[in-house]
Amino acid sequence: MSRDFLLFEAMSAILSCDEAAAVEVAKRSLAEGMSPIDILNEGFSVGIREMGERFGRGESFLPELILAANTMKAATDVLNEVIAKSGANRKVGVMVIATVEGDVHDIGKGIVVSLLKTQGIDVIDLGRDVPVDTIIEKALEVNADIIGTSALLTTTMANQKNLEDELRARGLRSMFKTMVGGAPCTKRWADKIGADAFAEDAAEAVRLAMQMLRKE
Ligand code: B1M
Repeated sequence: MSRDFLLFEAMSAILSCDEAAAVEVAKRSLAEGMSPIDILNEGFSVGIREMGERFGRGESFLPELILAANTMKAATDVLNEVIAKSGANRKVGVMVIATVEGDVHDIGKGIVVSLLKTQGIDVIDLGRDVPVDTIIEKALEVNADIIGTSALLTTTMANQKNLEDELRARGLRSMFKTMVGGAPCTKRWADKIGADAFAEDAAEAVRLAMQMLRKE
């Protein structure tokens, strides 16, 4: 089966909110030797973003968005498991990661976490809707090298700034590197709030995390 057709099927499974089809396409793509990252980025993610666009234009509604997200979750569960298994065992550093308070979007963060683990980074994923204080306490407890936050809403991005402000207020800023990500974030935003890095996607998150851990 052609690569393009599999990617099309992955996208279509999300748009038709067909969980069984999404899981089947994920498994079939793997069986045909496709990279799980490519299926996620070029297939399933295209579908969920298109669903978001339709929602934004008022062409689809919240129940469909929820069903599409559940379908996406089912596919990412299959693929993340395979990505995680290809992980390196050596521990090159520790990263605490969370979706910020007020925000429940965690599909993209899940992909980032899986890929970071493949490089031997010990990732402590605090989940979603996580307050700044909880993130800082965990980072201190595990002596993290990097704190990463994901935000998908323009309203919750403010909590990425709150984290920077709180770290500075407590005199802890120099203890950690920070990384921000999520659809509304940009390099400009990261610079504005004083974060060390902005990653557009999971591959970029890995590249920048490894760079920060090598202290380049
Ligand atoms: Co929501 N949602 N949603 N949603 N949702 C968006 C974000 C939206 C853009 C849709 C739209 O209107 N077009 C819009 C935000 C508008 C805005 O803020 N201006 C929106 C809205 C409005 C809402 C609600 C308010 C809807 C409502 O209730 N009326 C509500 C908010 C709930 C809340 O958080 N409090 C809501 C709810 C939901 C669902 C629960 C239904 C579901 C989330 C389910 C879940 O995550 N478990 C959902 C979904 C699925 C989306 C869209 C369609 C898709 C998000 C996604 O999974 N993308 C989204 C539209 C969009 O993003 N275009 C939308 C795929 C994923 C692979 O990409 O998350 O960008 P992404 O992650 C990438 C990169 O960004 C990066 O790497 C990832 C992998 O490549 N990355 C990082 C992410 N985090 C990183 C961290 C890093 C580094 C890189 O370092 C730490």
